[in-house]
Amino acid sequence: MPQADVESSLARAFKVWSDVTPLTFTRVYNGECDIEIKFVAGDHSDNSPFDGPNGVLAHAFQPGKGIGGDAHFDEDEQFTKNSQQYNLFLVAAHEFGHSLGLHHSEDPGALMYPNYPHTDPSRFKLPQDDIDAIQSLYGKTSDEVQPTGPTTPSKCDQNLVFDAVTTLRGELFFFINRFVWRKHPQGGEADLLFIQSLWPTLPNDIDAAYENPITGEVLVFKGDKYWTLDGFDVSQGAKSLTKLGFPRNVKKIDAIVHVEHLGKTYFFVKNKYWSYDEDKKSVDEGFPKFIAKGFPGMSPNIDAVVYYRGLLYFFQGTSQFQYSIESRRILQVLATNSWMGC
Ligand SMILES: [Ca+2]
Ligand SMILES: [Ca+2]
Ligand SMILES: [Ca+2]
Ligand SMILES: [Zn+2]
Ligand SMILES: [Zn+2]
Repeated sequence: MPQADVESSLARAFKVWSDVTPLTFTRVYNGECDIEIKFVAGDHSDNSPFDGPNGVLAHAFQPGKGIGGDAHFDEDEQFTKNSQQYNLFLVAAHEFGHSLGLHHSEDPGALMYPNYPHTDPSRFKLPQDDIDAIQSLYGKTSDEVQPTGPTTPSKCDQNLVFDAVTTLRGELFFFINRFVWRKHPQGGEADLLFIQSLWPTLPNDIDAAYENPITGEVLVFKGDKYWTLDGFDVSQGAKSLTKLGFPRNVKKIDAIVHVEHLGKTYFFVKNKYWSYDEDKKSVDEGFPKFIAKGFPGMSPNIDAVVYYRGLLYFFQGTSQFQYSIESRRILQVLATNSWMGC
């Protein structure tokens, strides 16, 4: 990285912490400092040798005299100033948290979670968990209104509202802001991951997603664009909705589902839905129709819908409706997080 980019990345990493506390940081060019920053490779005489490319990216020491507070970065890494791994700003912001006395967090959305944060560095906001942690050590800012940050959703929260739900090769994926829960329907824990740790080029806050079992692809929608996933690869970047045959005035899809035994994909937009034929690759004649006509009992503005073992599961607000396509009625009302094993 050019020196100017290194310096701006490190300065921004300090600002993450000074923005939410009374702390200030001043750069010194010689003499004693509290936080000495080094880029070093392999063994560098502190009993914590680096390991070459990947693995350990950096380490920092808890506050104290001498080496205390210092931050070392592995010179063998390819650090970047963009969203390629490993973004120096994100790594440095985490390490400076240690320099200031923070330990690792168990919140998978926190900057101080042990793993590299797969999050868009250009839109990074310090999560609330980290704000609370650093303020418990150094106090609040002098601002009248304290800064706040994003919180991490909890799977046992009965009020979870999903952005989109889809199957993918036998597993269920529940999307919510920058996260996705990955769950095997027959058991196991629901894993909370950053969307971008699975698909680095997908956006956050998606609108809808569905799996086409014939092609094995998952299509992910946001606004008037969609992306194609082949398992854990993004096989096709953003394409326009009009490519699928939707009129230009359709700017956002609420929810989508593919019904395997009919070969149809239903696109829900506000109070209407379209039927899309996967064989003919076109929108069926006579659509859109009212949701109330095609799916009696269901009301407009569906958040997400998924097909599982012959039934539809509509997510709307904090409710989930198990729906029979054959008998055209709601079979059961469930909590949105009924799949999470809480
Ligand atoms: Ca020091
Ligand atoms: Ca390394
Ligand atoms: Ca949605
Ligand atoms: Zn070191
Ligand atoms: Zn750490």
